[in-house]
Amino acid sequence: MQITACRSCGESDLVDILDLGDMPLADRLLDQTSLEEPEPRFPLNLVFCPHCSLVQITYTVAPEELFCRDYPYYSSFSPALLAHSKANALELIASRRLSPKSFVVEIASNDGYLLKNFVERGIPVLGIDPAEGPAGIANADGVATWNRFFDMPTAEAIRQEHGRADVIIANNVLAHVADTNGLVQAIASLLNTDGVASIEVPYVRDLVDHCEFDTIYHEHLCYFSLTALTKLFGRHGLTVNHVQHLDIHGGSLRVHVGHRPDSSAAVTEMLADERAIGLDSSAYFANFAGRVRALKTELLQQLDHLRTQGYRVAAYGAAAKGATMLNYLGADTRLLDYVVDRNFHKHGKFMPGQHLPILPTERLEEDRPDFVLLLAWNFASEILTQQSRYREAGGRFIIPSPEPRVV
Ligand code: JHZ
Repeated sequence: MQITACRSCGESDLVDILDLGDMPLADRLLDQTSLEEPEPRFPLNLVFCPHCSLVQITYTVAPEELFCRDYPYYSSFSPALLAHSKANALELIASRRLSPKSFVVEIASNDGYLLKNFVERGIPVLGIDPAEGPAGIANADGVATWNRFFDMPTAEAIRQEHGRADVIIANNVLAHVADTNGLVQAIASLLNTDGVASIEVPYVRDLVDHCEFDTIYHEHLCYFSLTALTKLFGRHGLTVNHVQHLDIHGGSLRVHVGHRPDSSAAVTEMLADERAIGLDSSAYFANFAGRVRALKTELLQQLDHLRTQGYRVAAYGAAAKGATMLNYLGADTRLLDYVVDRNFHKHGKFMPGQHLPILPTERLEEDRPDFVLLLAWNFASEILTQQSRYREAGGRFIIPSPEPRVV
Protein backbone atom coordinates (compact mmCIF):
# COMPACT_ATOMS: atom_id res chain seq x y z
CA MET A 1 0.00 0.00 0.00
CA GLN A 2 1.26 3.45 -1.02
CA ILE A 3 0.90 6.27 1.53
CA THR A 4 -0.26 9.70 0.41
CA ALA A 5 0.27 11.51 3.72
CA CYS A 6 2.91 11.59 6.47
CA ARG A 7 2.86 8.55 8.75
CA SER A 8 3.19 10.81 11.79
CA CYS A 9 1.45 14.18 11.25
CA GLY A 10 -0.82 13.33 8.29
CA GLU A 11 0.29 16.25 6.07
CA SER A 12 0.47 15.37 2.39
CA ASP A 13 3.21 17.43 0.71
CA LEU A 14 6.01 14.90 1.12
CA VAL A 15 9.37 15.68 -0.53
CA ASP A 16 11.28 12.99 -2.48
CA ILE A 17 14.74 12.12 -1.16
CA LEU A 18 15.85 8.83 -2.72
CA ASP A 19 14.39 6.15 -4.97
CA LEU A 20 16.01 2.72 -4.66
CA GLY A 21 13.63 1.16 -7.19
CA ASP A 22 11.59 -2.00 -6.77
CA MET A 23 13.19 -4.30 -4.21
CA PRO A 24 12.42 -7.76 -2.86
CA LEU A 25 11.75 -8.11 0.88
CA ALA A 26 15.08 -7.93 2.72
CA ASP A 27 14.40 -10.69 5.23
CA ARG A 28 12.56 -13.04 2.85
CA LEU A 29 15.34 -15.59 2.42
CA LEU A 30 14.68 -18.21 -0.23
CA ASP A 31 15.10 -21.95 -0.05
CA GLN A 32 16.31 -24.09 -2.94
CA THR A 33 12.78 -24.95 -4.07
CA SER A 34 11.60 -21.31 -4.26
CA LEU A 35 14.59 -20.08 -6.28
CA GLU A 36 12.77 -20.49 -9.58
CA GLU A 37 9.55 -18.85 -8.42
CA PRO A 38 8.94 -15.15 -9.15
CA GLU A 39 9.84 -13.00 -6.16
CA PRO A 40 7.52 -10.16 -5.21
CA ARG A 41 9.17 -6.72 -5.42
CA PHE A 42 7.87 -3.51 -3.93
CA PRO A 43 8.82 0.16 -4.42
CA LEU A 44 11.44 1.46 -2.00
CA ASN A 45 11.59 5.21 -1.95
CA LEU A 46 12.33 7.68 0.78
CA VAL A 47 10.54 10.97 1.41
CA PHE A 48 10.71 13.82 3.93
CA CYS A 49 7.81 15.52 5.67
CA PRO A 50 8.47 19.27 5.90
CA HIS A 51 5.88 19.64 8.68
CA CYS A 52 7.14 17.18 11.31
CA SER A 53 10.59 16.34 9.81
CA LEU A 54 9.88 12.62 9.61
CA VAL A 55 11.81 10.70 6.95
CA GLN A 56 9.83 7.67 5.77
CA ILE A 57 9.29 5.24 2.92
CA THR A 58 6.08 5.48 0.95
CA TYR A 59 5.20 1.82 0.46
CA THR A 60 3.83 -0.29 3.32
CA VAL A 61 4.13 -4.06 3.02
CA ALA A 62 1.59 -5.93 5.18
CA PRO A 63 3.20 -6.74 8.57
CA GLU A 64 2.07 -10.38 8.39
CA GLU A 65 4.14 -10.66 5.17
CA LEU A 66 7.19 -9.18 6.86
CA PHE A 67 7.32 -10.58 10.36
CA CYS A 68 5.29 -13.75 10.77
CA ARG A 69 6.40 -16.30 8.21
CA ASP A 70 9.95 -17.64 8.71
CA TYR A 71 11.32 -14.39 10.16
CA PRO A 72 15.04 -15.18 10.16
CA TYR A 73 16.41 -12.44 12.47
CA TYR A 74 17.45 -13.70 15.91
CA SER A 75 19.05 -11.01 18.08
CA SER A 76 21.19 -13.45 20.08
CA PHE A 77 23.66 -14.12 17.25
CA SER A 78 25.42 -10.80 17.76
CA PRO A 79 27.56 -10.70 20.94
CA ALA A 80 28.01 -6.91 20.67
CA LEU A 81 24.22 -6.50 20.66
CA LEU A 82 23.94 -8.84 23.67
CA ALA A 83 26.50 -6.75 25.58
CA HIS A 84 24.74 -3.53 24.58
CA SER A 85 21.39 -4.96 25.70
CA LYS A 86 22.70 -6.23 29.04
CA ALA A 87 24.16 -2.78 29.82
CA ASN A 88 20.80 -1.24 28.85
CA ALA A 89 18.94 -3.59 31.22
CA LEU A 90 21.35 -3.08 34.14
CA GLU A 91 21.18 0.68 33.74
CA LEU A 92 17.36 0.58 33.84
CA ILE A 93 17.35 -1.76 36.86
CA ALA A 94 19.63 0.61 38.78
CA SER A 95 18.14 3.95 37.72
CA ARG A 96 14.52 2.83 38.14
CA ARG A 97 15.27 0.73 41.27
CA LEU A 98 13.46 -2.22 39.73
CA SER A 99 12.51 -5.09 42.03
CA PRO A 100 10.37 -8.26 42.00
CA LYS A 101 7.40 -5.88 42.42
CA SER A 102 8.14 -4.06 39.15
CA PHE A 103 6.84 -4.95 35.71
CA VAL A 104 8.86 -4.64 32.49
CA VAL A 105 7.37 -5.02 29.00
CA GLU A 106 9.44 -5.27 25.84
CA ILE A 107 7.87 -4.68 22.43
CA ALA A 108 9.53 -6.78 19.71
CA SER A 109 11.38 -8.86 22.29
CA ASN A 110 12.63 -11.31 19.63
CA ASP A 111 14.32 -14.36 21.24
CA GLY A 112 14.37 -12.86 24.76
CA TYR A 113 17.95 -11.57 24.34
CA LEU A 114 17.29 -8.46 26.47
CA LEU A 115 14.53 -9.48 28.87
CA LYS A 116 16.53 -12.44 30.15
CA ASN A 117 18.70 -9.91 32.03
CA PHE A 118 15.64 -8.88 34.06
CA VAL A 119 14.44 -12.48 34.50
CA GLU A 120 17.86 -13.47 35.92
CA ARG A 121 17.40 -10.77 38.58
CA GLY A 122 13.86 -11.83 39.52
CA ILE A 123 12.10 -8.89 37.84
CA PRO A 124 8.75 -9.81 36.19
CA VAL A 125 8.69 -9.31 32.44
CA LEU A 126 6.49 -9.80 29.41
CA GLY A 127 7.80 -9.87 25.86
CA ILE A 128 5.63 -9.23 22.81
CA ASP A 129 6.76 -10.43 19.41
CA PRO A 130 4.85 -11.49 16.28
CA ALA A 131 7.62 -13.74 14.90
CA GLU A 132 6.88 -17.33 15.87
CA GLY A 133 10.45 -18.72 15.80
CA PRO A 134 12.15 -16.12 18.03
CA ALA A 135 9.12 -15.88 20.39
CA GLY A 136 9.15 -19.69 20.78
CA ILE A 137 12.82 -19.66 21.78
CA ALA A 138 12.19 -16.89 24.32
CA ASN A 139 9.38 -18.87 25.98
CA ALA A 140 11.49 -22.04 26.00
CA ASP A 141 14.24 -20.04 27.74
CA GLY A 142 11.89 -18.83 30.48
CA VAL A 143 11.20 -15.34 29.08
CA ALA A 144 7.38 -15.05 29.09
CA THR A 145 6.43 -13.89 25.59
CA TRP A 146 3.15 -13.33 23.80
CA ASN A 147 3.40 -14.21 20.13
CA ARG A 148 1.41 -11.33 18.67
CA PHE A 149 1.69 -7.74 17.44
CA PHE A 150 1.75 -4.91 19.96
CA ASP A 151 -1.19 -2.56 19.45
CA MET A 152 -4.02 -1.06 21.50
CA PRO A 153 -5.87 -4.37 22.05
CA THR A 154 -2.61 -6.01 23.17
CA ALA A 155 -1.84 -3.10 25.52
CA GLU A 156 -5.35 -3.43 26.95
CA ALA A 157 -4.95 -7.20 27.44
CA ILE A 158 -1.60 -6.69 29.21
CA ARG A 159 -3.15 -4.04 31.49
CA GLN A 160 -5.99 -6.38 32.43
CA GLU A 161 -3.71 -9.31 33.18
CA HIS A 162 -0.66 -7.59 34.70
CA GLY A 163 -1.46 -3.91 35.27
CA ARG A 164 0.53 -1.01 33.82
CA ALA A 165 4.25 -1.27 33.11
CA ASP A 166 6.98 0.52 35.05
CA VAL A 167 9.32 0.15 32.12
CA ILE A 168 8.48 -0.37 28.45
CA ILE A 169 11.39 -1.14 26.15
CA ALA A 170 10.97 -0.72 22.41
CA ASN A 171 14.25 -1.09 20.56
CA ASN A 172 14.25 -1.05 16.78
CA VAL A 173 10.50 -1.42 16.48
CA LEU A 174 9.07 2.10 16.28
CA ALA A 175 10.13 2.26 12.64
CA HIS A 176 8.60 -1.15 11.90
CA VAL A 177 4.97 -0.42 12.76
CA ALA A 178 2.67 0.99 10.08
CA ASP A 179 0.27 2.62 12.54
CA THR A 180 2.92 4.91 14.05
CA ASN A 181 0.47 6.95 16.10
CA GLY A 182 -1.45 3.85 17.21
CA LEU A 183 1.76 2.33 18.56
CA VAL A 184 2.67 5.45 20.54
CA GLN A 185 -0.87 5.69 21.88
CA ALA A 186 -0.70 2.07 23.01
CA ILE A 187 2.63 2.75 24.75
CA ALA A 188 1.10 5.79 26.50
CA SER A 189 -1.86 3.74 27.70
CA LEU A 190 0.29 0.92 29.11
CA LEU A 191 2.93 3.07 30.81
CA ASN A 192 2.58 3.88 34.52
CA THR A 193 2.26 7.59 35.33
CA ASP A 194 5.83 7.58 36.70
CA GLY A 195 7.10 4.87 34.31
CA VAL A 196 9.65 5.17 31.52
CA ALA A 197 9.58 3.98 27.94
CA SER A 198 13.14 3.34 26.75
CA ILE A 199 13.16 3.45 22.98
CA GLU A 200 16.01 2.97 20.50
CA VAL A 201 15.85 3.93 16.84
CA PRO A 202 18.55 4.22 14.17
CA TYR A 203 19.41 7.96 13.87
CA VAL A 204 18.58 9.47 10.48
CA ARG A 205 21.49 11.91 10.82
CA ASP A 206 23.94 8.97 10.89
CA LEU A 207 22.13 7.33 7.99
CA VAL A 208 22.64 10.40 5.81
CA ASP A 209 26.06 11.51 7.07
CA HIS A 210 27.61 8.03 6.76
CA CYS A 211 25.69 7.03 3.63
CA GLU A 212 24.06 4.04 5.38
CA PHE A 213 21.47 3.73 2.60
CA ASP A 214 21.39 -0.05 2.98
CA THR A 215 19.51 0.33 6.30
CA ILE A 216 16.57 1.37 4.14
CA TYR A 217 14.26 -1.59 3.51
CA HIS A 218 10.54 -2.30 3.71
CA GLU A 219 10.62 -3.28 7.41
CA HIS A 220 11.87 0.22 8.22
CA LEU A 221 8.99 2.55 7.49
CA CYS A 222 10.39 5.55 9.42
CA TYR A 223 13.88 7.09 9.94
CA PHE A 224 13.87 9.32 12.99
CA SER A 225 15.49 12.54 14.14
CA LEU A 226 14.92 13.80 17.68
CA THR A 227 12.84 16.61 16.18
CA ALA A 228 10.48 14.08 14.57
CA LEU A 229 10.33 11.92 17.71
CA THR A 230 9.48 14.88 19.94
CA LYS A 231 6.54 15.84 17.73
CA LEU A 232 5.30 12.26 17.50
CA PHE A 233 5.34 11.62 21.26
CA GLY A 234 4.05 15.10 22.07
CA ARG A 235 0.91 14.39 20.05
CA HIS A 236 0.07 11.61 22.55
CA GLY A 237 0.81 13.50 25.76
CA LEU A 238 4.28 11.99 26.16
CA THR A 239 7.54 13.89 26.59
CA VAL A 240 11.06 12.92 25.55
CA ASN A 241 12.70 13.28 28.98
CA HIS A 242 16.20 12.27 27.92
CA VAL A 243 18.22 11.32 24.84
CA GLN A 244 21.52 9.53 24.22
CA HIS A 245 23.38 9.10 20.94
CA LEU A 246 24.73 5.52 20.72
CA ASP A 247 27.04 3.70 18.29
CA ILE A 248 24.85 0.60 17.86
CA HIS A 249 23.48 -0.21 14.36
CA GLY A 250 25.57 2.49 12.70
CA GLY A 251 24.35 5.20 15.09
CA SER A 252 21.14 5.20 17.12
CA LEU A 253 19.17 7.40 19.48
CA ARG A 254 17.95 6.07 22.80
CA VAL A 255 15.16 8.21 24.18
CA HIS A 256 13.52 7.98 27.57
CA VAL A 257 9.90 8.95 27.22
CA GLY A 258 7.25 9.41 29.91
CA HIS A 259 4.13 11.17 31.13
CA ARG A 260 6.33 13.65 33.06
CA PRO A 261 6.64 16.94 31.14
CA ASP A 262 10.33 17.75 31.79
CA SER A 263 13.31 17.33 29.43
CA SER A 264 17.04 17.07 30.17
CA ALA A 265 19.66 19.46 28.82
CA ALA A 266 20.71 16.72 26.37
CA VAL A 267 17.28 16.93 24.71
CA THR A 268 17.35 20.73 24.43
CA GLU A 269 20.90 20.66 23.06
CA MET A 270 20.24 17.97 20.46
CA LEU A 271 17.07 19.70 19.25
CA ALA A 272 19.03 22.95 18.88
CA ASP A 273 21.79 21.10 17.09
CA GLU A 274 19.35 19.48 14.62
CA ARG A 275 17.87 22.91 13.90
CA ALA A 276 21.34 24.39 13.42
CA ILE A 277 22.41 21.77 10.86
CA GLY A 278 19.03 21.91 9.11
CA LEU A 279 17.83 18.37 9.84
CA ASP A 280 14.32 19.84 9.98
CA SER A 281 14.51 20.91 6.34
CA SER A 282 14.52 18.92 3.08
CA ALA A 283 17.72 20.74 2.03
CA TYR A 284 19.67 18.46 4.40
CA PHE A 285 18.78 15.49 2.21
CA ALA A 286 19.26 17.17 -1.17
CA ASN A 287 22.57 15.54 -2.12
CA PHE A 288 21.92 12.17 -0.44
CA ALA A 289 20.68 10.39 -3.58
CA GLY A 290 23.75 11.53 -5.52
CA ARG A 291 26.09 10.29 -2.79
CA VAL A 292 24.30 6.92 -2.74
CA ARG A 293 24.68 6.59 -6.53
CA ALA A 294 28.37 7.53 -6.29
CA LEU A 295 28.92 4.86 -3.62
CA LYS A 296 27.23 2.28 -5.84
CA THR A 297 29.43 3.19 -8.81
CA GLU A 298 32.63 3.05 -6.75
CA LEU A 299 31.80 -0.24 -5.08
CA LEU A 300 30.75 -1.89 -8.34
CA GLN A 301 33.94 -0.71 -10.06
CA GLN A 302 35.98 -2.17 -7.21
CA LEU A 303 34.15 -5.52 -7.27
CA ASP A 304 34.32 -5.71 -11.09
CA HIS A 305 38.02 -4.94 -11.02
CA LEU A 306 38.69 -7.67 -8.44
CA ARG A 307 36.74 -10.21 -10.48
CA THR A 308 38.51 -9.38 -13.73
CA GLN A 309 41.86 -9.70 -11.90
CA GLY A 310 40.80 -13.24 -11.00
CA TYR A 311 40.27 -12.65 -7.27
CA ARG A 312 37.62 -14.59 -5.40
CA VAL A 313 35.22 -12.42 -3.41
CA ALA A 314 32.61 -13.50 -0.82
CA ALA A 315 30.39 -11.47 1.54
CA TYR A 316 29.84 -11.52 5.32
CA GLY A 317 26.43 -11.02 6.99
CA ALA A 318 23.11 -12.21 5.53
CA ALA A 319 21.61 -9.13 7.19
CA ALA A 320 18.51 -7.32 5.97
CA LYS A 321 20.79 -4.38 5.13
CA GLY A 322 22.89 -6.86 3.12
CA ALA A 323 19.87 -7.57 0.95
CA THR A 324 19.41 -3.86 0.18
CA MET A 325 23.11 -3.51 -0.62
CA LEU A 326 23.26 -6.56 -2.92
CA ASN A 327 20.03 -5.71 -4.73
CA TYR A 328 20.89 -2.05 -5.21
CA LEU A 329 24.30 -3.04 -6.60
CA GLY A 330 22.81 -5.90 -8.58
CA ALA A 331 25.60 -8.04 -7.12
CA ASP A 332 24.80 -11.67 -7.90
CA THR A 333 26.97 -14.79 -8.16
CA ARG A 334 28.89 -13.29 -11.09
CA LEU A 335 30.46 -10.82 -8.61
CA LEU A 336 30.28 -12.60 -5.25
CA ASP A 337 30.52 -16.32 -4.52
CA TYR A 338 28.40 -16.60 -1.36
CA VAL A 339 27.49 -14.93 1.94
CA VAL A 340 28.52 -16.29 5.34
CA ASP A 341 26.58 -15.73 8.57
CA ARG A 342 26.65 -17.10 12.14
CA ASN A 343 22.88 -17.44 12.33
CA PHE A 344 22.26 -21.12 11.55
CA HIS A 345 18.59 -20.40 10.80
CA LYS A 346 19.86 -18.70 7.62
CA HIS A 347 22.20 -21.49 6.45
CA GLY A 348 21.20 -23.34 3.29
CA LYS A 349 19.00 -20.41 2.22
CA PHE A 350 19.60 -17.78 -0.44
CA MET A 351 19.67 -13.98 -0.32
CA PRO A 352 16.53 -12.37 -1.79
CA GLY A 353 16.83 -11.02 -5.32
CA GLN A 354 20.47 -11.85 -6.05
CA HIS A 355 20.25 -15.46 -4.80
CA LEU A 356 23.70 -15.75 -3.20
CA PRO A 357 23.84 -18.90 -1.06
CA ILE A 358 24.19 -18.40 2.72
CA LEU A 359 26.84 -20.54 4.41
CA PRO A 360 28.36 -20.85 7.91
CA THR A 361 31.23 -18.45 8.73
CA GLU A 362 33.69 -21.38 8.99
CA ARG A 363 33.55 -21.47 5.20
CA LEU A 364 35.86 -18.42 5.05
CA GLU A 365 38.71 -20.32 6.69
CA GLU A 366 38.20 -23.44 4.60
CA ASP A 367 37.80 -21.63 1.32
CA ARG A 368 40.01 -18.56 1.86
CA PRO A 369 38.44 -16.16 -0.64
CA ASP A 370 40.76 -13.20 -1.37
CA PHE A 371 38.24 -10.53 -0.33
CA VAL A 372 35.08 -10.40 1.74
CA LEU A 373 32.51 -7.62 1.35
CA LEU A 374 31.33 -6.80 4.87
CA LEU A 375 27.56 -6.44 4.62
CA ALA A 376 27.17 -6.38 8.43
CA TRP A 377 29.50 -3.35 8.66
CA ASN A 378 27.71 -2.22 11.84
CA PHE A 379 29.50 -5.06 13.69
CA ALA A 380 32.82 -4.45 11.89
CA SER A 381 35.15 -4.42 14.88
CA GLU A 382 33.60 -7.57 16.37
CA ILE A 383 33.67 -9.43 13.04
CA LEU A 384 37.22 -8.36 12.14
CA THR A 385 38.49 -9.60 15.52
CA GLN A 386 36.56 -12.85 15.17
CA GLN A 387 38.03 -13.36 11.67
CA SER A 388 41.64 -12.63 12.70
CA ARG A 389 42.87 -16.05 11.47
CA TYR A 390 41.39 -15.48 8.01
CA ARG A 391 42.93 -11.99 7.95
CA GLU A 392 46.33 -13.18 9.20
CA ALA A 393 46.31 -15.71 6.35
CA GLY A 394 46.01 -12.79 3.89
CA GLY A 395 42.22 -12.42 3.63
CA ARG A 396 40.93 -8.87 3.31
CA PHE A 397 37.61 -7.21 4.09
CA ILE A 398 35.92 -4.51 2.02
CA ILE A 399 33.94 -2.15 4.24
CA PRO A 400 31.33 -0.53 1.96
CA SER A 401 30.39 2.73 3.70
CA PRO A 402 30.71 5.69 4.17
CA GLU A 403 33.07 5.03 1.25
CA PRO A 404 34.51 1.64 0.27
CA ARG A 405 37.81 0.77 1.96
CA VAL A 406 39.86 -2.39 2.20
CA VAL A 407 41.21 -3.55 5.59
P1 JHZ B 1 22.19 -6.98 11.75
C1 JHZ B 1 18.61 -5.85 12.23
O1 JHZ B 1 18.84 -5.62 10.84
C2 JHZ B 1 17.23 -6.40 12.46
P2 JHZ B 1 19.92 -6.41 9.96
C3 JHZ B 1 16.12 -5.43 12.23
N1 JHZ B 1 15.74 -5.39 10.85
C4 JHZ B 1 16.49 -4.02 12.58
O2 JHZ B 1 15.63 -3.20 12.71
C5 JHZ B 1 17.92 -3.58 12.56
O3 JHZ B 1 18.80 -4.64 12.93
C6 JHZ B 1 18.21 -2.36 13.37
C7 JHZ B 1 25.24 -11.86 11.50
N2 JHZ B 1 26.44 -11.81 12.33
O4 JHZ B 1 21.78 -7.20 13.13
C8 JHZ B 1 23.96 -11.92 12.27
C9 JHZ B 1 27.41 -12.76 12.11
O5 JHZ B 1 27.25 -13.63 11.25
O6 JHZ B 1 23.29 -6.04 11.54
C10 JHZ B 1 22.99 -11.26 11.31
O7 JHZ B 1 22.48 -12.18 10.39
N3 JHZ B 1 28.54 -12.72 12.87
C11 JHZ B 1 14.94 -5.86 13.05
O8 JHZ B 1 19.43 -7.78 9.66
C12 JHZ B 1 23.87 -10.24 10.59
O9 JHZ B 1 25.21 -10.68 10.72
C13 JHZ B 1 28.74 -11.77 13.81
O10 JHZ B 1 29.78 -11.78 14.46
O11 JHZ B 1 20.31 -5.56 8.82
C14 JHZ B 1 23.80 -8.89 11.24
O12 JHZ B 1 22.56 -8.37 11.06
C15 JHZ B 1 27.73 -10.79 14.01
C16 JHZ B 1 27.94 -9.71 15.04
C17 JHZ B 1 26.60 -10.82 13.25
O13 JHZ B 1 21.13 -6.36 10.91
